[in-house]
Amino acid sequence: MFIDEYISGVAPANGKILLVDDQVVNIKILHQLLQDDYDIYMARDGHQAIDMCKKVNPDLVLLDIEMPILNGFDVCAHLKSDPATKEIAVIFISGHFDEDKEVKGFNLGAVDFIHKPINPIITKARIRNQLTLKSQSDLLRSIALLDGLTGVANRRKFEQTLPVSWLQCCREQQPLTIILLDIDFFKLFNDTYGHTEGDNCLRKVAQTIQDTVNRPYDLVARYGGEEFVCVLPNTDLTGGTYVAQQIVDSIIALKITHEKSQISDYVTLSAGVATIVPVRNKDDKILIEAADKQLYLSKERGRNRVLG
Ligand code: GH3
Ligand code: MG
Ligand code: MG
Ligand code: MG
Ligand code: MG
Repeated sequence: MFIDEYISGVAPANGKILLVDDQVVNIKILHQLLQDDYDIYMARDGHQAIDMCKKVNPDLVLLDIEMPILNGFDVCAHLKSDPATKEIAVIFISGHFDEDKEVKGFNLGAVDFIHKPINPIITKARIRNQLTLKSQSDLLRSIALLDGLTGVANRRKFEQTLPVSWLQCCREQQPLTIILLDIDFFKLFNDTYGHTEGDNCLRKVAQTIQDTVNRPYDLVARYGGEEFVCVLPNTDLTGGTYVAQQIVDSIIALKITHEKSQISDYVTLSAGVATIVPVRNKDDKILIEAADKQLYLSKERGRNRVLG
C-alpha cells in the first residue's frame, strides 16, 4: 500500500465516541446530542469502559468522574498506561467545579474538561475539535512509521513491533520467526539501469513481499537500503521457511530484467530465517543475528534461496 492510499484509508469519515457514566440519564443526553454525527458506544462503569476501549478503540471517551468502584480518574490513568489505549482522547465530563480535580484530569492526560449540566452547542464544538486533532495526530503517527519510498513499514516500526511480538510469544510460549531478505546484486542493478529504476524495483519487491505475508499480526518492514524484514508471531521454522520460499519464488516470478545478475536473468532475493520461543530476559537481537547469519549463508551458497 502506498502512502496516498494509506492516508485516504485512515482518515475517518466521522469518529467513534465512547460515553461513560453511571447515570443512564447522562448517557441519554449525550447520545441524543451526538448520535447523528458519530458512532456511539456506551459503558456504565469503569471496568466496562476499559474493556470497550480495548475492543472498539474509540477516538474519544467522554468520561464521568464519580463512579462506584473504578472512578473516571482511575479509568483515565489505566488507559494512558496501556500502549494499546494511550492514544485515545479523553474528555472528562463532571458536575465538579473543583479546580484541583480539573488540574488532576489534565495531568492524567485528558484533553478537555466539560462541566455538567452541559451546554449542547459548546460541547458539540469542543468534541468536533478534539476529533479533528485526533485524526490529524493518528495520520502523522502512521506516516512516521511508514517507509517513504516503498510504503511498507519502516525500521522504526520494526523496532517498535519486535519487542511487542517477543513479549506476546513469550507469554503464550509460541515460536516467533523473523525473515531477513536482501536483493541480490542490487548495486549492479542500479549501475546498469540507474537509481530511478532501482527505486521502482524496490517498490515492486516491497509490494510483493507485503502481498505474500498477510496474517493480521505479521509485519513487513524495510530494514535498510535493499533489505526487508518480516516478523511472524506464532510461526515455527517450517512455517517461516515456507513463507520465505514463497517470497523468493514470487520475486523471480516478477521477471524484472537484471542482465548483470550473475545468477539469473531477473531480479532475485536471498533470505535468512530464524525462530525462537522467546524468553523474557533475553535480548531480541539474538533473533536478528541468527537470521542475518542464515542470510549470509544463503548469499554464500548461490543466492536466490532460503536458509533457515
Ligand atoms: P548482494 O547480492 O551481496 O546483496 O549484492 P548487492 O549489490 O545487493 O549488495 P550491496 O549491499 O553491496 O549493495 C546494496 C545496494 O543497494 C547499494 C545501493 O546502491 C542500493 N540501494 C540501497 N538503498 C537504495 C535505494 O533507496 N534506492 C536505490 N535505487 N538503491 C538503493
Ligand atoms: Mg457519576
Ligand atoms: Mg544488502
Ligand atoms: Mg550486501
Ligand atoms: Mg543485496
